[in-house]
Amino acid sequence: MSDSRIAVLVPGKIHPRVLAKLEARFDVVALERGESPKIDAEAAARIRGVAVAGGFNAAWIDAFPNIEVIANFGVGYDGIDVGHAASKGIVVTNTPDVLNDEVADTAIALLLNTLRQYPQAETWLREGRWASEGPFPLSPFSMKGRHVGIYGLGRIGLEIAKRLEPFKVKVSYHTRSERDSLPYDYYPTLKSLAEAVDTLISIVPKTAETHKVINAEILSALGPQGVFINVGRGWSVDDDALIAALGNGTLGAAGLDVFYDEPNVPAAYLSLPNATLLPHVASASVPTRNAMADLVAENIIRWFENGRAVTPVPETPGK
Ligand code: A2R
Repeated sequence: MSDSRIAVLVPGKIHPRVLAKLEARFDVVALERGESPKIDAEAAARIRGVAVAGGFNAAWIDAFPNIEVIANFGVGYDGIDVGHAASKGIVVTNTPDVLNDEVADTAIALLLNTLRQYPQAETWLREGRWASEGPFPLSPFSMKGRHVGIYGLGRIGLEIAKRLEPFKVKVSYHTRSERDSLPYDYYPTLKSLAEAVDTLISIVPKTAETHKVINAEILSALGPQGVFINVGRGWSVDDDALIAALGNGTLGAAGLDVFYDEPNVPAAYLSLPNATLLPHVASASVPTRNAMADLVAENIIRWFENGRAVTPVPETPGK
């Protein structure tokens, strides 16, 4: 460790490409995650940047008095106490746009898997049941003629909408503010969207306003032919309501890539045949994770080169 180099903290694990890029320019200080950081005051005072995948709460922010920038690995930065960072003039960055295509592709794949039961059909083949029992049963649902509502038409939501067009389905959406010049119908509330559509895709961030908003009322509005897809955050779903709706036929099926308390998945989902489940893989390809890693490192490098982060989040000063 040389004192002339800027020290950058990496708490817990991060993509190796972030580490390699940072180690070429900075003293990288690795620390184990925990309630509070195990580091002496002098070493903590040297830290000026943070690269993190996961969380960085107020206690961690306060333990490092000279942090200027916190670069989050991921577009959702709900694990970082961004309000606290902003109050201290610390810039927080995330990784928008580079993962839009991958997440939107996953949303479409998860929707098709949920409607047409392709994973179950492959299992049928692999278990030899095609030969012994005959064709896989017809899927109860199809993409044909669906009306898809997108809850959150931001960077990723818009890519999902564009991908739905060639499927010849109707697309509508709900956000707090209507977007200009789009060929999709806008609904001013989530409830009115759920009443109009038979398929709902959630791609909103984790905020105080989006907590458990996919509740019994919304699921029942989608109805027995209805399908719910979540590629946003598990935080937005009332799991008890969704498990009940899937179990009693109030809702037709659901496809989930995200969960409330990852990696813990409620056991009830596992025994529901109309739930299609993925372990939060929406952006998890080598090319997309490489692009995210590059953007994390680039944010820190640019900050210390010229005082301008590449992708600061709107709540904190980007300079
Ligand atoms: O509400 P608006 O007009 O700010 O639109 C945003 C919408 N949104 C909401 N819609 C309804 N009620 C809310 N309380 C609410 N809060 C946010 O979600 C916007 O259309 C969308 C978010 O878009 P972006 O900020 O561009 O995020 P991006 O990159 O599409 O990623 C979405 C989320 C991440 O935060 C991660 O949690 C996840 O996807 O990977």
